[in-house]
Amino acid sequence: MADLSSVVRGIQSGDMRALARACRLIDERDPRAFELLKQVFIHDGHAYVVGITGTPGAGKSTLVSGLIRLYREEGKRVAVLAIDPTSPYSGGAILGDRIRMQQHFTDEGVFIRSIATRGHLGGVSRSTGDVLHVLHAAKFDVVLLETVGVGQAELEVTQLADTTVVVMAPGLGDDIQAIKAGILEVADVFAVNKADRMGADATAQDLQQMLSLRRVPQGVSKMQGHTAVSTLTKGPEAEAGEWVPPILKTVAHKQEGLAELVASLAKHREFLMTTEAGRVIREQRRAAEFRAILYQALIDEVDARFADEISEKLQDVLDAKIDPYSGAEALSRSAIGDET
Ligand SMILES: Nc1nc2c(ncn2[C@@H]2O[C@H](COP(=O)(O)OP(=O)(O)OP(=O)(O)O)[C@@H](O)[C@H]2O)c(=O)[nH]1
Ligand SMILES: [Mg+2]
Repeated sequence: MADLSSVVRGIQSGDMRALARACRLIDERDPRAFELLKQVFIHDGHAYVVGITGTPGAGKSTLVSGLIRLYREEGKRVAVLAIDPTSPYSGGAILGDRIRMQQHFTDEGVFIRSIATRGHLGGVSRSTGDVLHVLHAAKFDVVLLETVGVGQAELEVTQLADTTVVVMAPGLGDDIQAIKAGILEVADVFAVNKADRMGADATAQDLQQMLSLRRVPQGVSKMQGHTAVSTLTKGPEAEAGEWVPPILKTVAHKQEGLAELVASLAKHREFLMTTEAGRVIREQRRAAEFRAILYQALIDEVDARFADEISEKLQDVLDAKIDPYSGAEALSRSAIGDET
């Protein structure tokens, strides 16, 4: 492959082939990816990252496609990352998305990529995080992260987004699934899609009710919960420094409600950028990311340097010569040079 600096330059000038190359290095966990990321990293990432999550079939991809169109009309450069934790090499879902997003594949201002996960949890969000930094460097204005499904991996991925949209649709049993997966907590904005179908109002109302029950502000006892709830009906504005997720109805394939969605996203972004609560959220995310990068680097380093010692110690554990705790303790002490 071409030398790293030409890939770096390519990324910085928004060259799609350089971007694809970088994504591949990251996907394959090539050691050169780490060097590349060091070189392209920028502290105040340019792109606004929006996570789109929710149950299968709710209309996420259709919504993503509609959002691409709106942002493109504003002249913004858009990247889409489709994250599919179930199938390492584009399964049916991504294939369907390709068809739905066909119109955008030929658009120079749109970059679309699916992220394979190679079956390790935590790996999904780490490599997605790395790709995001590449997209920041390429100066995309908006990145849309679509996750397929509602599991732990999806929840991790939402931590990488500035704003997370949870997409629901009537008749999918979404409410129950959402509670199970803890997806209500990660939502900054709700889109009740397929609003052209029966039951959309009921879904929106159920959602509103569930949120009201959950969102009892700190310092207010459960007995006083109803007073807190009544303040929430005032609308989606931040109350006392807290963001209250708005619930919007959309008909994705007809572009209905999408302009309102874009407006809500902009509002949430403003909340993140201008309030103390938003500053804290952003800082926590950066801290979590640093730890994730650090721990991964430590694991890689230890695996590379102590491969022999690890297999020796492993054999001792298998032979019941040593318990796994003592074995791990001895190894980690010697790895950091502390032999006491
Ligand atoms: N009636 C109606 N159908 C819709 C709407 N939005 C999407 N659909 C249809 O719903 C189906 C699923 O849409 P997708 O966009 O693939 O849903 P998804 O959430 O991305 O699905 P997965 O990626 O498989 O989880 C498609 O047949 C869409 O055409 C809507 O607002 N109303
Ligand atoms: Mg989809």
